[in-house]
Amino acid sequence: MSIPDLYNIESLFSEDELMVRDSVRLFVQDKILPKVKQWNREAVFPKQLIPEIADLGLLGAYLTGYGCPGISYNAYGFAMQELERGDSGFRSFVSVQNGLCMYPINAFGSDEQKEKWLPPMARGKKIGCFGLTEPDFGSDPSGMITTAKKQGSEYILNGTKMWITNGSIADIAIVFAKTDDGVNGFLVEKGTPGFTAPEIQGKLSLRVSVTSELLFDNCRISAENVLPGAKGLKAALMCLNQARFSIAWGVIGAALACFEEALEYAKTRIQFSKPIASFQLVQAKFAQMWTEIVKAQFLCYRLGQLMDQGKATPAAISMAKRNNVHMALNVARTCRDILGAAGIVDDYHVMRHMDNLESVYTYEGTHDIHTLILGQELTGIGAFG
Ligand code: TGC
Ligand code: FAD
Repeated sequence: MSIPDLYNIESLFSEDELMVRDSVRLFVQDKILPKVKQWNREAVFPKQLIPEIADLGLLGAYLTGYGCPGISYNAYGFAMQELERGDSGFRSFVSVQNGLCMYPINAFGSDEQKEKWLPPMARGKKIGCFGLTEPDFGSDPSGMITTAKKQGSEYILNGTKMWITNGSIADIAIVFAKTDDGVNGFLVEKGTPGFTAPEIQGKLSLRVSVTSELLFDNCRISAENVLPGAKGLKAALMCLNQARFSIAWGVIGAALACFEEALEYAKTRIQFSKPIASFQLVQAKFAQMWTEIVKAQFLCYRLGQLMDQGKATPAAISMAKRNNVHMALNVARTCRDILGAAGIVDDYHVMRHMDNLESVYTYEGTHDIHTLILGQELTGIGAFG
């Protein structure tokens, strides 16, 4: 069941953008929804679907050249919405591959690095991960203690990155470390001596996603694996803008999945001899959620236009990430409530989405970090420290 398009939002998108949305929607219906419960129970990310995700044109989606599709940011966003309808783990996989790996290689890499990595990454033949967070430096990555010491033409990496999506399945890690000249980005290839990526076990959220540590123990990186343009923390923060955009769009899909499931349930669940959908308190919940979902869609639509024009500021992206994840988490919790006890079992999707959204609330800048980013933008006063 899909909810009525009260504001005719569909008419704002081009035929091409709607085609991208529809192809991803079909993929999610056919390939993800029938199996996601099992993957979630077993905590596995189904790598076998990567070639199909690549065939949908989602890897390197908004980049041009190097075999990348070059679609609009809103087409990409719409695709992320549909993917996250399935599970946040799939959207995470794609946002990391695009925003945190292919984007920095394209923006900061040499011609040789782009030629080597972007075409196979667009085809899903090579997978990337992005190492910024450390065990003791999450919200404040400027404090990172991973070092890259120059020795001749090489760099020697030492340190630990933590909570890294795709870490154990990645062929290439984009890693930020401190050199004598400040923070720099490096390409660390799987199998480089001194580099390991053990998977983090026991997650109760984003179970259909690989999350890992990246360990560097005197790991030697050749000069050709330095990302020449990735100088300073700013380079890492620029990548985050890309991934935050895809989250802002994606979580609308998780919210829609919960909303539609709860609406169907409420129409058929009888209590006090009536469908629970007939009670005013329940209708009030749906009215509120529906309004918030539509507001989130408008925020994303405009943000996508600004992204295409190169005019989206970091604060505008923060506002969308902060608002939409908060919205989606509230929707998921409310829908779980509407399902009553049935909402806590995995025969329904709501609780899995709710659990996933707890991670999304934290990663790519916690909700409160985005509050502070907006506070700083408005007042000119940083309240981080
Ligand atoms: P600050 O002094 O504010 O900034 C340093 C320089 O960077 C500029 N800048 C940005 N530029 C582009 N985009 C942004 N979003 C930017 N934010 C800041 C800034 O203008 C400055 O430039 P310049 O020219 O003056 O040098 O830096 P700070 O150290 O005080 O940090 C500010 C803060 C707290 C906002 C930042 O550290 C932050 O965003 N923290 C949150 C950390 C975070 O989001 N980590 C995410 C890790 S990756 C991840 O979670 C992936 S999840 C993957 C999945 O989807 O599965
Ligand atoms: P902390 O920074 O320790 O924050 C803990 C609490 O303190 C939060 O509530 C926070 O809002 C609050 N807080 C912190 N500072 C302030 C302040 N100044 N004022 C008020 N409150 C504050 N990182 C990567 O680099 N790459 C990845 O691929 C990646 N994938 C991830 C996947 C998952 C599933 C998860 C859960 C995380 C991932 N992360 C990744 C890490 C993520 O970016 C961090 O978890 C996040 O930035 C927060 O850092 P932290 O967990 O260390 O929390």
